[in-house]
Amino acid sequence: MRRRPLVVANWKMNKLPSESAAYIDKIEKPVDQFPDVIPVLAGQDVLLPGMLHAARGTNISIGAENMYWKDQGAFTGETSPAALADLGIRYVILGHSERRNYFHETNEMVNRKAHAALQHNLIPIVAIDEAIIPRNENDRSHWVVNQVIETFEGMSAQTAKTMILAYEPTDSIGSGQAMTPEIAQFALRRIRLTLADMYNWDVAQAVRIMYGGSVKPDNAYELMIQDDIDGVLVGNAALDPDQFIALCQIA
Ligand code: G2H
Repeated sequence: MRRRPLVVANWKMNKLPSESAAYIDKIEKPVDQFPDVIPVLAGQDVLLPGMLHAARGTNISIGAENMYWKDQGAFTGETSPAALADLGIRYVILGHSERRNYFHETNEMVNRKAHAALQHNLIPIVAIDEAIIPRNENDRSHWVVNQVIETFEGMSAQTAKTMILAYEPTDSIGSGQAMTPEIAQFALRRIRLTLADMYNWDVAQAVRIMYGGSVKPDNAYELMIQDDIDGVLVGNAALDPDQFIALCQIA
């Protein structure tokens, strides 16, 4: 089944406000040639107003890289989902492995954030990573399946269909070495089968699942032709607007 593919740039803690408008200016016309692809740029909070301004009137969507689950209150330094929605943000990456590893985010926190995002019509892109040191294939599988189950805790089938997942094997993140397309497909299939077990096949077919981890134009085609890979979440390569355009073309 063909789901509309996404190309999501995760700029992480890169780019300056003064650089983001030039990037958007460079990609807006070229990505227009690929109306079947959903191009999303995710940046640090401080970049978001400028990114939204630069992307106005284009088909580029803007995403945040994180948020808190409360709408307001005494939570110094956190970002409210209500504020992101009010700004006009459409997507939010949740539970990226860097959030899990450096800032100790748990599946339960990611689940709370996903519920909060959905309440504000923000589309969550939940990153599913892998155990840092899985002892064997069963451990690895259990780790991923458990993350999927705990991510969707308390979500109806209808709501679940709007979720987007991004499978990112820890070893491939920022290493320059993407997982092989066959193994990535196997992992994504396992995630889809988990959704079928939790809900039904209709939900499993509707949820878009991306692959992330050292994606670049050189390896993207082989990844994106896999049955269960509905797009790519891209860090390093997407810092370069030309590579982002190339990835949209491939998708
Ligand atoms: C994985 C990915 C984007 P990179 O974190 O989420 O980054 O493409 O640099 O591996």
